[in-house]
Parts: sequence; structure tokens; C-alpha cells
Amino acid sequence: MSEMKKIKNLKEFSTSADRFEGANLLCPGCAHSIIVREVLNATNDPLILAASTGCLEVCTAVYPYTSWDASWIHIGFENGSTAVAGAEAMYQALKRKGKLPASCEGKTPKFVAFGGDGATYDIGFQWISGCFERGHDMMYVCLDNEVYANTGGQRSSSTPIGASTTTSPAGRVSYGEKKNKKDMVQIMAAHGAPYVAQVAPNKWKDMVKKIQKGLATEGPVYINAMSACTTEWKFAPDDTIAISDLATDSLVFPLYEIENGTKLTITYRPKNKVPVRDYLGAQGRFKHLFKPEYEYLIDEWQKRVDDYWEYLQRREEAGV
Ligand SMILES: Cc1ncc(C[n+]2csc(CCOP(=O)(O)OP(=O)(O)O)c2C)c(N)n1
Ligand code: SF4
Ligand SMILES: [Mg+2]
Repeated sequence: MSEMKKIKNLKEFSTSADRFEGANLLCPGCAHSIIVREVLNATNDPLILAASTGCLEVCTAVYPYTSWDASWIHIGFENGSTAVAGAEAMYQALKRKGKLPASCEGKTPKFVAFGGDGATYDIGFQWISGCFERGHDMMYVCLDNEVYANTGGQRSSSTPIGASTTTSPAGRVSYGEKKNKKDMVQIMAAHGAPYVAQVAPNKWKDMVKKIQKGLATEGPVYINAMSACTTEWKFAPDDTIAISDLATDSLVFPLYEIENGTKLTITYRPKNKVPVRDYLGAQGRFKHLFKPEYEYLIDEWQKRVDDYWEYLQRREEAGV
């Protein structure tokens, strides 16, 4: 097992040398950069990284500049997963043949791919599924902002019901997105992956623990990271963590992990559960739901979230 990194306190976290630099073109308040920093800060191991096209890639690698102080592959929208899987397969082959360069002596590189929800839930899905079926020793991190942000805010299969996007606009005849969010965490767990978890940037200790656990796990690991998007969710840039708190404390984004496809553990239980209405009301993408004709959707949201929380707790209690 590779060296585990001690979890730093917040001050150490914010002042330590980064392999993901603060200089980038992401919007002020973008949660993508907070998440990537927390992921990379969780380990001392050498990293081989890939990023699918999306806000993260476009805003961190504008030639001739880069925000990445680690081996980093930019690849197409659909194949961040297979890029690191290929690198991992090559590493294993060289290791088997005793052909690793001397500079690799005593080091255990980790292979991590980042992709947005468009790249993960939709366009790159079959590639990720293939990597998990083949059992590559890699981590896939989805930066889940529930929209194709980089190309102007189109809906994805991660967009939740009732959200207004440029391709599911709310108006006189529509309340916005009509379908429920795809349950990617459960889908990846159903691959029998050794470790799958949902994380959020406001619960950074929970996230770092899960990243360290995932990196110490042999085999494919899926991390679904809630990433609040100030531009498309429509909130003020200094509210990113407040919105994230509402997401985790309303249980719209429950934090939990699933090991080997079966053992489910809830990792965060809010002391003061907040109504889903508060989470929705803090974002412009849901503001039309507060009109009398659409308010029934807020009650449906609350029921769906309550039912899902019950389901998670039942599974945890049953040990499945
Ligand atoms: C095969 C392919 N289709 C479409 C695009 C155009 N494209 C680039 S980024 C992007 C949106 C990315 O959305 P997401 O993966 O959710 O990442 P986000 O920007 O939201 O972080 C799209 C549609 C592309 N580059 N390649
Ligand atoms: S549009 Fe959203 S995801 Fe993209 S950089 Fe801005 S805040 Fe981040
Ligand atoms: Mg997205």
C-alpha cells in the first residue's frame, strides 16, 4: 500500500505547495478548483492525471500556460477514463517486465481521471464502464455540476428535475428539466467496483478520507463530487460553500460510500436537516418552482429526498 498522507488542518491545506495551481480561468467561486485541489492534496504519491474537455480542462490549460504541476493528459470529451487506463496498463506491463526506469524506483504512481457530468453520465459513460469492467487500478472523479457548463449550460442526464437550463428552459409552458437525475453512484457500484463514494467540497475532511481510501484501494474507484456552479446554478460567487452546505444538509447530496458493490456506509448525518426548499430557493435555476403553479414540485422533491435517505439508511442497517 502506498504511503497515506496525514490529513492536514485547514491552514496547512490552504498554504501547502500545490500540484494544482490557483492561477486558472475558472469562474470566481467555481467548485471544480476546490475539489481538484482537495483531491490532489490528499496524496504524496506521483500522479498521472487526465482531464476530459469541459470547464476544468479549458480553464486550466490555455497554451502556453498550465495550472497542473503533475503529469497531465488532456484528451477528448469521452475518454479521460481510457487515457489514464492506458497509462496504467503500460505502467503494469513495464513493471511486470522489469523495465520501469530507475526514477520510478520505490514510487507508486496513482492514475486519476477527471470529467464533468456531461463527460461522465452521458458521452464518456461506455468508456468508464469498460475501464471498470476491465478492472484498471485507477480513480475516476466526476465533477458533477449537473449541466454542460463549458458550452453554455445545456442539460445532461445529471440535471435534476425542475432545473432551468438552456436546453430545458423554464417558462410559461414548462417547469424546466422533466427527467430525474441519473443515479451514477449506484450504477458504478453495480459494476462491483471495490470503492465508490459521493463527496462534496464543503465536507473536505470527509472528501480527503475518501480519496485516500480510494487511492489505497486496488482496482477501479469512482468518486462523484458535487460541484456547485455559480454561473449555471445562478448564485453569488462567494456563496459556493453555503450552497454546498445546503446541498449536504438537505440531503439532496447525501454523502456515503459503497464497497465492493454492496457494503453501504453513510459518512455524514446532518445535525440540523434543512428543508429541500431552502436549497432550491438559494439558486436562480430553480426560482420558477416557487410560482404557485409549480410549487407542488418542491413537495415532490422533498418526498424523493426523504425516500432516498430512508433507502440509504435501510441498506446501511442491512449491511448491503
Ligand atoms: C465528442 C464531443 N462532443 C461535444 C464536445 C463539446 N463540448 C466541450 S466541453 C462540453 C461540455 C462539458 O460538460 P461537462 O462534461 O459537464 O463539464 P463542465 O464544463 O460542466 O465542467 C461540450 C459539450 C466535445 N468537445 N466533444
Ligand atoms: S461555468 Fe460553472 S463549472 Fe464552469 S468555470 Fe464557471 S462556475 Fe465553474
Ligand atoms: Mg458539467
